[in-house]
Amino acid sequence: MKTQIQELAVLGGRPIFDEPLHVGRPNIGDRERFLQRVNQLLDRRWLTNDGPFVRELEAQIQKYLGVRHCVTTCNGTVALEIAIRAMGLAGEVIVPSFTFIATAHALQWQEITPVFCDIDPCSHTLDPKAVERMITPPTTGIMGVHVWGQPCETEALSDLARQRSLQLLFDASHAFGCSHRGRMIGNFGRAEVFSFHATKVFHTFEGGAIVTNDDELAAKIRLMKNFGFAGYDKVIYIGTNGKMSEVSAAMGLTSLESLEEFIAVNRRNYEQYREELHGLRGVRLFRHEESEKRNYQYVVLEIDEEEADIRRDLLMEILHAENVLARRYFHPGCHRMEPYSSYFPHAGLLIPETERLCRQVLILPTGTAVDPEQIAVVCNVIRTAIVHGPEIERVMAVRVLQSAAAVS
Ligand code: T4K
Repeated sequence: MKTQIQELAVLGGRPIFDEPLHVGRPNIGDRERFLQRVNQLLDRRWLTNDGPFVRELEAQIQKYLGVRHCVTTCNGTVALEIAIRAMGLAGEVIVPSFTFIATAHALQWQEITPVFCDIDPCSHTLDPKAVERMITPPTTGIMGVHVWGQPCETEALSDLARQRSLQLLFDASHAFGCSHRGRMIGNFGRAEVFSFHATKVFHTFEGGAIVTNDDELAAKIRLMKNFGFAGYDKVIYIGTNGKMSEVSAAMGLTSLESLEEFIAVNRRNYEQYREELHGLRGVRLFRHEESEKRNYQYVVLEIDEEEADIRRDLLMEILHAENVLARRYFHPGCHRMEPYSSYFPHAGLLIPETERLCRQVLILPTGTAVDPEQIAVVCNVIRTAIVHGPEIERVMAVRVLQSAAAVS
């Protein structure tokens, strides 16, 4: 444990971890079960194209979510692109900027303009009142993001979509295993999209899925993810190759068997962070709603620089020096990344809560690859850094001046 600032690696001490502690280390599940499945798929020489493991995984996900259709895909981004196209979105679609860049790119890739809308400062999800203000004649849809597994205000967004004849799609990449008012995420909007990337609580190495209760839409999505083929030699839509492979589905089936264990570990980690970081001025841990199902996959620290004794970026530098690779998801916000920052250079003025949050968040390591002893050490470094923030800042500034003087 480090209590003195000179022990911190950022000031020349030895890093507390020899190996990097990552955000997003994959959960593995039962290795033997997975390898058995790999042998099975090799034996039957059926490696992709709607194979038996893909069908089994889709059926299991449908059952788990209580949804009529699950169409798996090769990743979450392609799933978003297909859902957007199948729903006939065009013109402008209202999205948060506080999301992974894939949400915006999936629209722009098809020459649909993402209109960045502000979020609610507590839930970090789309603010329905702000959405209403962003609707213009070219708007065809709203795409909410259940960021950190926190459901959007689905009722208000559905009402708005209905009243204004807009399509409603959710990017549920973070929300597998979460519920809203007792219903599993997957049942809201016209369709919802999951990412099953390796860094997600439930993964298929790379992968994703579109889930919907709309039979017609599901049929269209199935064709679109397979080049538009409706028979051996018959193509009826423009389509793409969005198929999930059998080895990914084998991983998915194995991950699904351990999902409740992964979530339990995440919850234990989250509760430990909450206890150990309690009472630090200007620092808030994003609260997961414990009366609903949550996957606790993201441990989200918010550092209010006006109140806390440390800047978020200095805390990140201190953690990185200790080999704790905390991440600033989703800094600096999609609107500040290309091509959007060139298209809409003043977008930030319309989304002040997003701008603020992008300066405040820091995501901490969790998952089955992180143990309670490591979390205790991470919390100790955070506490020492925050308690001594102004002093660390001074020492670092003096060192910068000294090295500048030495150079000149
Ligand atoms: N919408 C939302 C809201 C999303 O969050 C995402 C993806 C998508 C859409 C798109 O879905 P996909 O097309 O990706 O299925 C990561 C993930 O790559 C990305 O899937 C995820 N969101 C995003 C939030 O996080 P990066 O660029 O931060 O990933 P990366 O490669 O730096 O991984 C994070 C850390 O995890 C690394 O420091 C090391 C560790 N790691 C990673 C991998 C892949 C491992 O230890 N082992 C591994 O195999 O985006």
